[in-house]
Parts: sequence; structure tokens; C-alpha cells
Amino acid sequence: MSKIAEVKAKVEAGKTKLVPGLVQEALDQGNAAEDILQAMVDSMGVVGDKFSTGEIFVPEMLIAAKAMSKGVEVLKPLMASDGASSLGTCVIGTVAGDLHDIGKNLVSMMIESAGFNMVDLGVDVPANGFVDAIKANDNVTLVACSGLLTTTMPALKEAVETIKASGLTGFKVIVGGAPVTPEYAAEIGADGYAPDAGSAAVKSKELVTA
Ligand code: B1M
Repeated sequence: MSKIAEVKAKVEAGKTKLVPGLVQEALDQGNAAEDILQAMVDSMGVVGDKFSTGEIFVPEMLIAAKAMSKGVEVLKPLMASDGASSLGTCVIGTVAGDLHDIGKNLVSMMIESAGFNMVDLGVDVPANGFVDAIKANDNVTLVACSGLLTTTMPALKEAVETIKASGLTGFKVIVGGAPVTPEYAAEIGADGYAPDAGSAAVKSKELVTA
């Protein structure tokens, strides 16, 4: 089994203690950080499918997510900022009622590498939490809202509407997450949408420099 395949298998199995070492070994063997990350993202797809079919339950899903997060920690220094934080501050969070943060953390990492200072509000962020953070931080040029459940799509809508109705200006709002479509993003009044972390970075830069 290749080292990357081993990383993928151990993330799926939730081997939190083993994954960071395996990720490091995969890097040491010359594998690209992006390929190792993709393998771990693929693991989450497998875990989600197993959850859907009743093969595993929430605790197993949670432990697999923890294993992935530990692996991402090893990769982060290799994928993070080029040091040029000239695009202002980005406030990011997962919307109310939603506890998924792996995707949001990857998006945060990539937006940071595009040149933003990040203010990460974490998960389960109420609509007003975004507004408070815009007020509390200097030079907020971007607000990024993540939603991973079909049941939290209304919370995403509420977040965008609350931010837009706050009267605050000088920033753009980008949304994303597995159930979100470009059509839904436009419908709820977001300025931008991206399907994944890499394109979120590209779109964020585009939004604030346009
Ligand atoms: Co949950 N979960 N989960 N879960 N979970 C999903 C999302 C699900 C698809 C699994 C399934 O049924 N197949 C399903 C949602 C179904 C739906 O809504 N249609 C689901 C469910 C049902 C639930 C619970 C309701 C289960 C329950 O309790 N019965 C529950 C809800 C809890 C809550 O949030 N209130 C729940 C709980 C959990 C855990 C806590 C156990 C854990 C999360 C731990 C954590 O995040 N720290 C968990 C996990 C791990 C998953 C899966 C397996 C993996 C999610 C993940 O990290 N994916 C997931 C199945 C799956 O994704 N296939 C599943 C990898 C990640 C890199 O992808 O998050 O999509 P993703 O992020 C991508 C893009 O979406 C995009 O870029 C990211 C990187 O490329 N993106 C953005 C994300 N945010 C963006 C923002 C942007 C732009 C792009 O701009 C701002």
C-alpha cells in the first residue's frame, strides 16, 4: 500500500495518533501536500457514504474528522500564507446550527494564503456574530460563511441577510459548502460563491480587487 493510501485508510479508520506521522512520512517520500490533502478529503467522502448506509455512526464520523484535522495540521505550514497580507481582513465562520469545520478550515487556510488576515469565528456562528466581528475588527474586506448541511442553508441565508441589513459597508460576502449552489448563493444575496477551498481563495481575491 502506498503511503498516501495508508494515510487515507487510517483517516477513515479514525486513527488520530497515527495520521500525523503517516502524513509526515508521505511528505518525506516526496508526495505533494496537495495530493495528501486530497486523499484525506476523499476519506471524508468514504466516511460520509458509510454514515449514509448505516455502516458507521456519528462517533466514528467524528473520530475520522479528528484524524483528518490532525493530518491537516502537519500540512498547514506547507500550504499557508506567502506572507503578503495586503487584501484586508476576512471574517470566516460556519453558520448557526452547523458544527462542521474541516471544509471551513481548509477554506480559511487558502483564503489566508491569498493574502488576507483571518478572523475565524469557529462553528455555530449566529448571524449577529458575523456582524459583531465586522464591527470589532479593522479593515474587514471579506466575510466568508460556510454551511455544510441542507438543514443549515436557511441559517446561511439569515447570516447573509443580517450582514447586508446591518448597514455596514466596505466588504464582500462569499458563501460555500457542499449543499450550496451558485444559484442559491445569488438568491440569498451573497456577492460570491466557490465550490471548494482553492476556488474560494481565487474568488475572494477577485471580489475584493474588482
Ligand atoms: Co456530518 N454530515 N453530520 N458530521 N459529515 C455530512 C455533511 C453528511 C453529508 C454525511 C452524510 O449523510 N453522507 C450529512 C449532511 C446531509 C445533508 O445535509 N444533506 C451529515 C449529517 C447528516 C450530520 C449530522 C446531522 C448527523 C447526526 O447527528 N445525525 C450531524 C450534524 C451536526 C451539526 O452540524 N449540527 C453531523 C455531525 C458530524 C460530525 C460532528 C460527527 C463531523 C464533523 C466534525 C468536524 O467538522 N469537525 C461530521 C463529518 C465529519 C461529516 C462528513 C463525513 C465529512 C465532512 C467533511 O469534513 N468533509 C460529511 C460527509 C461528506 O462530506 N461527504 C458529513 C470534507 C471537507 C473538506 O469537505 O466540508 O464539503 P466540505 O468542504 C469543502 C466544500 O464544501 C467547500 O470547500 C471545502 C474544501 O474543499 N466549502 C466552501 C466549505 N465551506 C465553504 C465556504 C466557502 C467556499 C467553499 O466560502 C465561504
